This record gives sequence, structure tokens and C-alpha cells, in this order.
Amino acid sequence: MKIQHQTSVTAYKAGGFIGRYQRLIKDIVLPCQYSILCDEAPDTEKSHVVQNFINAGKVLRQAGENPAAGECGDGFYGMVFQDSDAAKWIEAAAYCLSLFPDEKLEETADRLIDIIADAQDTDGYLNTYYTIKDQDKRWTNLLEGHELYCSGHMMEAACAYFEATGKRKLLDVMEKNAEHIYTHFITQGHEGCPGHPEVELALLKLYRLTNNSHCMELAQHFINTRGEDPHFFEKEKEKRNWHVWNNDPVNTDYMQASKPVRTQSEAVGHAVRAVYLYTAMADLASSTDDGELFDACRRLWENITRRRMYLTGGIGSTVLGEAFTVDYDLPGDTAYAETCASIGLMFFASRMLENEIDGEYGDISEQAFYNTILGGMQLDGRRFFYVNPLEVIPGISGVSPTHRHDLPQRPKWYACACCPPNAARLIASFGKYAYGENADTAYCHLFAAGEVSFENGMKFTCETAYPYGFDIIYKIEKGGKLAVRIPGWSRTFQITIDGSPVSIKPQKGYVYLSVTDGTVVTLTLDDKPQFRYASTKIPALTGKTAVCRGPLVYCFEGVDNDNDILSLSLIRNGNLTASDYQENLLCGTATITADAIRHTDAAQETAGTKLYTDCPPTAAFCQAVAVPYYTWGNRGENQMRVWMEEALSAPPETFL
Ligand code: FUB
Ligand code: ZN
Repeated sequence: MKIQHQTSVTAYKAGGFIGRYQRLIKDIVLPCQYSILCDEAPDTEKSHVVQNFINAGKVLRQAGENPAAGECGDGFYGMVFQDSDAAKWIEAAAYCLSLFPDEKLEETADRLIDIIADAQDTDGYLNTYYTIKDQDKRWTNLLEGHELYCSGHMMEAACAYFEATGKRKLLDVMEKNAEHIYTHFITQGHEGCPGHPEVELALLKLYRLTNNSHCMELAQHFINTRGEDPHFFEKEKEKRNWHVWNNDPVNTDYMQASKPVRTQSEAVGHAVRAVYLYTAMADLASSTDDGELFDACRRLWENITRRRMYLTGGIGSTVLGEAFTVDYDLPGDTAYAETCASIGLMFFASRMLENEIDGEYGDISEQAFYNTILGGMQLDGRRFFYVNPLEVIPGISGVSPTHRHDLPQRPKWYACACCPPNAARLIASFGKYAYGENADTAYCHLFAAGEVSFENGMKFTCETAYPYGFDIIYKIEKGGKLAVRIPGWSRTFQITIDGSPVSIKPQKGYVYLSVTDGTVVTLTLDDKPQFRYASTKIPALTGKTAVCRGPLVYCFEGVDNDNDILSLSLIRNGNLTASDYQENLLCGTATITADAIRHTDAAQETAGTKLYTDCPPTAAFCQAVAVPYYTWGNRGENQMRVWMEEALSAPPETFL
């Protein structure tokens, strides 16, 4: 039975902290990214995305010739999945259009959709890499080829654009594309599932919107056949004489294809692939009431969130294969923690909520969103992190062979640009994750200011300065049953209805209230900064502590701490003091000041040339200043650390 749906909130008009971010996406991020997709941004990594679609259209109209002309010009440029950048951009534009109608943006998106539609072959096939480079290679390399991945992203864009504008053009293109895929894999019976899951979750969206049963059948087919024949990708490789990166088809963990999905229990392989797959599995489990599939999702969810996730909601701890490793292997300085992987984790959480209402899904969504996902974008919306380490030391990070992937500054764009437009579409669609509903209940999973209307008739305005204010006020316009998540991090909470405190015990992380028109519900959460400790099973983190406030993980940067955070230790049970909200700091934030010890090399010579000495360092009491992790790297190149050494408290006279 479907418990609730994220997609049925009819309207969400943003405000507050999230609203400001969504405006930034519309006003800055989308125009900047579009100019990059059109190769019009100066001093920026080349994209060629739009030109690839134009060139593919030309190829199709010049049937019989082979106009592929090298790496650019009339040819194809970029990654085999370059098309997906355009898809994510359109999807983000669609969400922005439903929040902030804008003719110019809609015209730009319409134009891009026309170009994309022109690049579709008459049989429904749509992919610029193969159309331009070699049409005979279609569907011969599911391991690396990304045709289904690109289709999936374009299907998601089509659904979002239709929902936002009522325009069917891209939806029709992608339904036709789905029929093409159906013919290939179902009617003609070609074997295989995508090396990179994504199309499964997209087909389920497309099915929900169009009611086209082929979409549901295909999604089920791809989910159910994955891992049935673990040698499929080896056999596929033997049949072809070309490759993209020459990926190893034997390493089936990489694409979660070592065993059938219902028997999987550990999150393995490429982290984005994993969470996109688990999202589809959870979606299918709720849509078809498949308890066995849900049990697998639950095991995978627990494996990720209890043993393989960073405090910041980052997942995938190694650069090698952009992948999960093993339980408790979560080093901060060499972390991978791709932005897309945390976005996928939010997708997974949202589909788990469709199976069962449990506050932990919102808790993890917030952890991923307010830390890794927001941190993935510079505060001005013009630069992006792909990799999100928890510690950065300029000179080592981005330089040492073991740390080359952990950059101390956000680049404008990437040759592999999956993350920037993914962040745009996620932030712009925050309302879908914040609110959900079923026939008689409006669910508030995350806290987002704005006006919200539900298909079940309920309507309210939410006012909050969250994550910097800890009162969340719901002004009910049309009443019903209201379910509000109480975050796991909040040690205390209080609820008032029309100003009178009420005592309600949360059930699995939610309080349920009956509210009538005109009622005002106020939830007050714990605003105190807190220390966080990691399990002693995580070797990288023994003896360390981190600082959080609400959903925000904090970090210490050199610029706030005499340009040296390496010699700082936080004092156990020391004072943690949150500042007032500072409008002019880092686009508006609150700092946390912590009692700390600053160590200084005792022997003069070790401060200079020697690496090691038998003299202990001197220690002096000081105040260390932390800022939210999502704001790091916005003030030039800087040391940054989330997990700090902890000093057990000691009498003041021991401090020199
Ligand atoms: O393969 C497509 C995307 O590129 C993946 O999701 C990212 O991890 C990056 O490898
Ligand atoms: Zn990415």
C-alpha cells in the first residue's frame, strides 16, 4: 500500500533559507550553466552539450553520409553521457518555473527542447554520442555506454517540464524513446540492464505520469534482471570490439550486478549507481507492495547509514571507482563523497518514505542536503565541488597523489560535469522532499518556509528561519491531519497549538496533529550546538570530535583561526557558543565558538627543520571558531577540518 507520495503536493512556493537558494538557482545558476552548455562562458571547461544535440540532428537529416568530424565542430565532444547535463538543466529549469514563472527561462528551455527533439531518430532513439559517432554501436555496450542513463535523465526532465508547464513536447519525445527501449529489450528480447542505473527510477516517474504500462514493465525488467546473470557484462564485452574506458566487466560489484537485487545487503561499488538503483528499488517496492524488495532496500539503507556514511551525509569513500569500500572506512582527508551520491541518497530516502514513515529518512536527507549537497555549490552559485572531503590542507589536498581529487577550491565546471546541474535540480525541487501526503494527512518531512497546498485539500504557510532559527510555524489555512517530523538530533522539542503547549509523543519520529482552519502550530527545536562523536570502529576518528547545530555540521577554517587549525584541539565538554545570525558573513550564517587548546612546538628546532622531537608541545587555552561545513572554501584557499582532535579537560594550570 502506498503510504504517501512526494509528488502529489500541488504547490510549494518557497521562502526563507531554501527560498533564497532556489532564487539563486533561477537567477544565477541556471543562466551560468546554460551559457556553459552553449560554450559561451569564458575561461570555463568546454561542454559542447547543446552543440552535440545540434550536430546529432544534422547527422539524422544527412542520412547515408557519415558527417562525424572529429572531436568538435560537426562532431561529438565530451563524455559518453554528455547529454545528461542538458537533461538535468531542463529538469532544474522546470522546478524553477513552477516556483518562479519566467517567460525568458521558459523560452530558453523550449528552444533547447526543440533542439533535443530534432536529435531524436525516427525510431525513437535519442543519444548524441552514438548518433554522431557511430550508429552501429547502439546498445552494444550497456556496461559503459550510458544510453539508458541519458534516456533516464531526459525522461525525468520531460516529466518535470510537463508538470511545470503543461507542455508535452519533451514528454512525447521521451515516451517514444521509452517505446524504442521497450522494443529493443522486451519485444526483441535483447539481454541486459544498464551499467549505470538511472533509467529505472525515471521509467517509474514516466509511468506514474503517462500510465504507459510499458514504462512500468521496463523498470521492473531492468531491476529484476540485474545480477541474475553476473557474467552478462563479460559476455557483452566479448561480443564487441570497442570500449569507452575499458571498464572491467568482471567487477560486477561496481555496478551492483553481482547478485539479484532482492538478495543484496551491502552497498557496494560506484556510489551514485548504487543509490540511483536503490531509489528505483524502493519506488518499485512501494508501487507494487513488494515486501521482499523493501526488505532488501532496508538492509542496504542500514548498511549505508550505519556503517558507510560520513557525518556530512557524504557516501562513497574512495576515489577508486568513485565507490563504497567497506564498513567503517571513512577517512576525511581522502574522502570522495561525490555531490551526486548525496543527492542520490536523498532520492533513496524519499522513496523509502513511500514505504514507511520514519523520521530517520528525513534525518539522513537533512544530513546530506545541508552539508554535502549545499557544500557542493559555492555560495554565489558559480562554482561547484564534485568531491567533498571533510579535511583540506592546501599544499597536500589537490596535490599529493593520494589527495589529488580533494580540491581546496570549487572549479567552475568539469569535463565530467554530473554534479553541478544535479545540485541545481535537487535544490530547486526541495519542496518535493520537504512535503508529502496521502488521502488525509499532510507530511512535513523537512522544514522549508513557504506556502504549501496538497491534493488532499490541506493548505498552510510555513514560517521559519531554519536551519538558523529553530521555531517552525505552520499557519493552517485548510485543516486536516498534520504529521511533523521531530529530528533525531533535537534533544528537546516543544509544540504549541494556538499558543498553548501540547504534549505529544512522537511515533517513529513524527508527531500527528489534527488541525482545523486558522490553527497555528509552532514546533520549537533544540537550538544548542552539540559535540558529535564517531563510533570507535571508524579508525580515522578515534579521539576526535565534531560540532553540529541543528542539521548543520560545522567545520574549522584557517581564516577564522590564525591560519592554523592543525594545532587546535577542542576541549571535552567545553563551552560551545553559537553567535547571532550574521547577515553579512558567508551570505548569512551563525558561527560557533568552542573552548580549545592551541599547541605550539616546544623546541625551537622542531618549529624550523626537525620533524620529530622528544619535547612535548606547549599548550594554551584559546577560542576556536567554526562555520557551517556548507560554507567552507568561500574565502580563498584555506585549511578546513570537520573532525577535530579532542583534549580531555584538564586543570587550567597545566596550560602554559
Ligand atoms: O557516469 C555518469 C556520472 O559521472 C556518474 O553518476 C558520476 O559518478 C560520474 O562518474
Ligand atoms: Zn556527480
